[in-house]
Amino acid sequence: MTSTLLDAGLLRRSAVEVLRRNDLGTMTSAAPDLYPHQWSWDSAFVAIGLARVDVPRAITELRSLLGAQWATGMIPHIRFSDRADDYFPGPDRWGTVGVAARPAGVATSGICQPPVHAIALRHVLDRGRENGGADQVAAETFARESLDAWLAWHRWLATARDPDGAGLVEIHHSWESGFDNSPRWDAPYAAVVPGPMPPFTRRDTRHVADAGQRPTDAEYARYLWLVEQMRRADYDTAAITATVDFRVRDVFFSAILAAAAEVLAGIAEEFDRPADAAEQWATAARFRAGVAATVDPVTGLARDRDVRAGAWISPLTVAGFAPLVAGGDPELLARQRAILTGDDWMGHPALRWPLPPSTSPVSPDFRRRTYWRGPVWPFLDLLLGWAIARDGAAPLYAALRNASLEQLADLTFAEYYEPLTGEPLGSHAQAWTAAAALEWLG
Ligand code: 2M8
Repeated sequence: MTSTLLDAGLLRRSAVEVLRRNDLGTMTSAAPDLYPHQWSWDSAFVAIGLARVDVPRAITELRSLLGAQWATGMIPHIRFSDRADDYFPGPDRWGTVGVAARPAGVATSGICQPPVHAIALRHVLDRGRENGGADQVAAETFARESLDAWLAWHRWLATARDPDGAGLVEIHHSWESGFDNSPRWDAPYAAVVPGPMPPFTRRDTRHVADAGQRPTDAEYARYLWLVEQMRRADYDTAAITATVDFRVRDVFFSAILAAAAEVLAGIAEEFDRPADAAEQWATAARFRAGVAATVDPVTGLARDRDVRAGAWISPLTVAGFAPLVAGGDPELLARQRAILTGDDWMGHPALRWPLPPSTSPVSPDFRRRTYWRGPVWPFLDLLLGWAIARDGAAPLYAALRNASLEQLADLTFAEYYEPLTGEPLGSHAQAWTAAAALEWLG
């Protein structure tokens, strides 16, 4: 394998330029054409990257997202910008305008995404303190002022989406997982039969070179059917739970909640909120245990749970490494690191770079060019690297960092990469890919 000579200065300047071009003023579009709005978990990674170069702008990013938070505590997965655009489904199709919990005058979707935000807040706070002066004051003021909002977000997830306290978050759409068309969702989607709904025209396939890199039309019809069902339930969690055709306990989402709750507990403690810190530690412990309980003793990978079918979901996807994100039992983490670096994953001999593909190349579900069915996603490697460093596995962190920087040196900042050739796929100039480059550079 040849190694690219890294020009760190060029990579940094190019990444900053991508974020500048995606900057809509007070929020960053996830990508210039394909995703012209603020996506929830994308913007958390964007804030992590921005904090490396502009702490006040990173704060603005998170503040904008909180401006879209519902009265329930939910942070919606899209805050729509008011620019004319070519994205579908837009605010009209979501139909959240009449929902009382939605903030007045702020157009949003009606579902959520994984709660990486407290981790982003931690990064903003740390960068602000490193810089000192006005950055430190701004970051600390923001953390203090926004703490209740982040707590409300975690509380809503821990109650509305885990009412029986199993330590696993229930999702009602694969868009909530962020892994839209992953093989993780094939079994639950096989049971979803779209009913009558208004007609629609896809727009996403216009913005990629090859429609084969995107979900299929059959998948999209199911995505829109679930939106229709949730709209009919007025986006009320209890009503949705009673009627929606897709109910899954998402292990990776749950792992992120565990990690983020631990981080938020630390921040709450720093700001003299011991009761809130204790609550978040308890949330972290509950979801960490929930994640660990899903591990398949044979494969060593964590599994999602199809609630309607009462069955485990166990294709070989990167979500199986949820315990590495959640943290916890050192033996479990050591076993997971061994699997991750083994031949089925980072150590697979055909990979262009030793980075985990979204589906293992040895899986029958592996599709090397198709979105969440095989390609490597740079932001996800950053998240894994962060968690791995947190748990003290410095050599693995360094391996992920080196390979990621080599991958990103092509300066396309692609949404995802073909794992065997390294070809950039999906959208280019994707904001969270640029942010990942800035964070890896440090
Ligand atoms: C993708 O999802 C959106 C729907 O939310 C889409 O395909 O239109 C996913 O990769 C998701 O994880 C990501 O947050 C979003 C924006 O980058 O794009």
